[in-house]
Amino acid sequence: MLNAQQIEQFNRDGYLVVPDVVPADVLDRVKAEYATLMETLYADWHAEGRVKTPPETLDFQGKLLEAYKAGCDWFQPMDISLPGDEIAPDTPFHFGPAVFDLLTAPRLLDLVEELLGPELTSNPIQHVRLKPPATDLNADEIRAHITATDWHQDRAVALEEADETRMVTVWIAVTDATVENGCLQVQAQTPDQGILPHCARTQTGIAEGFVDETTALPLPVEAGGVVLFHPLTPHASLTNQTDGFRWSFDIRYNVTGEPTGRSHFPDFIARSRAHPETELRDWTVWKTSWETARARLARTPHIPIHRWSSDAPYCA
Ligand SMILES: O=C(O)CCC(=O)C(=O)O
Ligand SMILES: [Fe+2]
Repeated sequence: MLNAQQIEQFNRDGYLVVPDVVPADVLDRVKAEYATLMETLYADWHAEGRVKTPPETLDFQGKLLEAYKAGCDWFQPMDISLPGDEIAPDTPFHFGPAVFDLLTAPRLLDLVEELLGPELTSNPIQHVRLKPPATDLNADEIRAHITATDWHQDRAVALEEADETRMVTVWIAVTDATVENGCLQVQAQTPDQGILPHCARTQTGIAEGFVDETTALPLPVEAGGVVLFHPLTPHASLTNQTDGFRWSFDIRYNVTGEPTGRSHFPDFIARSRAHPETELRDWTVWKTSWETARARLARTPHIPIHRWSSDAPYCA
């Protein structure tokens, strides 16, 4: 539960750090689900000779690192979304019971309900981020799910349809997030700030000169804690300078009935006080909705996930 001061801070600054939100057992089951997934992926790569170290000598992070260095992609098979670029009938992704329980954890929904009210849709803009030590990144690594994230506003990386949507981002620390391992950083929102110009660069980010990086505020948070932020709050992440992975999920909720900003991807009702019977409780239905979307999107022309180009005047 948030107190009046926390709600005021969120409304004033556009962000709020809340410790101890996700219960340890929920987080443990997410970790176990990902460990099992990694075992399967790694076993296949090992059988194909793409990774050399025997699986039994490596823990979860050891497998991640070995596979990353060998050029085996675990990001998309572990992500809780389809990619923003081309989608194939067999594009891998991960929708499992433990992640579903994370997205629908009552304590988490209670927090969001205090900010958005009692009718909450789980927005399909959602990702896992497993960030290797910066020293182990490939020179050409650009993905914001793997390397440091450029400054952006979440409203800007959704489509215009959601420009008026009441929405909150919940950034969940699975491992402790520290300044050293690349925690999130934000800029407090100025009251009349709208969508800033963004440029499609290696990542889609706020155009140069529109964000004052000297006033950035790092937001360390221990595992199980969350950062809540408004879709107009500029944010980025720091570089992982440690020798371990930085692991987070970022998920979003919007007021039910308002456009999600990615309506070609499936959403679901996570909480409804007016019609509790409409809340989704079955993770297999969630998974199937994404499989159905994938099959449809693989047959249809690509839909861009944001509105920005690289040749706008302010991007030069
Ligand atoms: O964790 C990160 O690096 C960035 C996360 C982010 O952009 C978000 O949660 O919206
Ligand atoms: Fe973001």
